[in-house]
Amino acid sequence: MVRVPGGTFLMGGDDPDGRPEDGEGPVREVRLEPFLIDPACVTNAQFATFVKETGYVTEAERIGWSFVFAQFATGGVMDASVPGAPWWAGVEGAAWRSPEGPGSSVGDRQNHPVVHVSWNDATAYAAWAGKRLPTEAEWEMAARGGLSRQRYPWGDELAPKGRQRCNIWQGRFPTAPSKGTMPVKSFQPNGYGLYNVSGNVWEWTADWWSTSFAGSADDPTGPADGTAKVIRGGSYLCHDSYCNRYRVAARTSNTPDSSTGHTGFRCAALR
Ligand SMILES: [Cu+2]
Repeated sequence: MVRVPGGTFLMGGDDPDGRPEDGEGPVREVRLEPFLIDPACVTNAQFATFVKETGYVTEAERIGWSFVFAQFATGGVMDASVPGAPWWAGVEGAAWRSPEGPGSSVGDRQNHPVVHVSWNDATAYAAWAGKRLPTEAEWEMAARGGLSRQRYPWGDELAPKGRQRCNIWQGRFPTAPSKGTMPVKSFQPNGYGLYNVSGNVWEWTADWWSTSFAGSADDPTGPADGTAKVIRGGSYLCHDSYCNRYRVAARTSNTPDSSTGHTGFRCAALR
């Protein structure tokens, strides 16, 4: 794990590209104690060790299906759609070991992030590993890598000197072919040594979702309860034309029992 020194940082953003309903702003000063965080998301290989040792069964496996980017589905497509996001398909048999549905496997993706894990699954893994999920504030401070008020974890430019820095959608969405996830240590890490905080997969945080920030500015832990958990970082499906949430201030949420083919997690520790 890498150590993030703590101290104060400016959390949130006021980017005009942000959507008001996402609650990225206002920019506010937040103070954190030092903490440890995984440099990369939990991989399929790591999750397999957890499952082997504990016999854990994920929520997608228990429910029998999960959401897959429709272009990837290998079969088992159900009559379940996401309003406004027709590129998602509910797929029977989709789960962490079979991310595209029946017959798919992670055999050649051992170092890719585990996906189709719910917040509850991620929390169970973290407890097994003697860790926990990062708070949203920890996630953002770590993701910023020591930079202040920059648009991305590496600075303000999406592709400095024309070089791609993160795994987001390339080409026209959603028709261009996508490669999906990449290894968890793709691209250069940020200033704190974290890989792929922007793009690749969304990452679960510990906090309940809210768009107002009334609580303490010291080690904030979000609202006491809620219905959805904050996810951060964006994914391989993000594209400026419809979802620019690979910006480091960007945020959205999902319910704690939901799983998709573009959401994973990394762990934190200490306080
Ligand atoms: Cu996005």
